[in-house]
Amino acid sequence: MNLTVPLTIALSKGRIFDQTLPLLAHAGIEPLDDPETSRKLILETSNPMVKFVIIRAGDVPTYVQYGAADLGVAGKDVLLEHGGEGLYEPLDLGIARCRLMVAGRPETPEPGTRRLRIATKYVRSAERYFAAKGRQVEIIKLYGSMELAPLVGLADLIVDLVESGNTLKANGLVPLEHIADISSRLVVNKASWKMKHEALTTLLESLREAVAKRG
Ligand code: PRT
Ligand code: MG
Repeated sequence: MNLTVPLTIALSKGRIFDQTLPLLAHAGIEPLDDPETSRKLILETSNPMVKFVIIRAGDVPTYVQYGAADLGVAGKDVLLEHGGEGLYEPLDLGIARCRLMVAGRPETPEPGTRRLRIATKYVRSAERYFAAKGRQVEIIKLYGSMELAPLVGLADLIVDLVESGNTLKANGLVPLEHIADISSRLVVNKASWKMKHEALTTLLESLREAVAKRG
């Protein structure tokens, strides 16, 4: 891809990086360093006009919203929490797939007169889900290891991502209700979309092609 403007792409280490790489390679963009072994947070690529910034998965929408990156890749779970302000979401990359679910113990004890307590990192999505069902709940914000909460009496239920179901199973929990199918999306800064329109549409088309080819 012959670009006339610089592009900064925000990516998180791990599954998103690993699964986005083949798609970007289709557009001729390959990192010159491996983020798992390098301590660099800015990676040059095989295209001198393109660099990657390596950040936490939950920070990707923020970097792109404020234009610190022109575009990035973020899970729909993260975008639902962020709200999507200042972002376009032009392409579902179909990677890092999982489901946002309500889970709990096989026999979730009746809370009696008290409201059900839900432990989750996904406060907005959980609030929206239970509100739409007309169910009064108390949301407890956690930053990880949600599976522990029902085991120690912190919460009745959790809202978390489920892929194979092995993490739930290992902790004696079962998936109970499906909230949403999750995959990772390309997100683009709204101002960049105007200012760098040609470069971004060219890249977008190439990524679209790579996604379609992979099937
Ligand atoms: O790790 P860090 O705190 O920096 O952030 P993160 O955990 O959000 O990042 P990362 O890289 O783990 O996840 C990035 C994105 O991948 C998420 O935002 C999701 O969109 C997507 N994704 C896909 C997943 C999973 N599958 C997944 N299985 N993210 C997390 N998990 C976790 C899940 O939270 C649970 O603890 O894996 C466990 C369940 O997996 P199973 O296979 O045991 O069901
Ligand atoms: Mg993680």
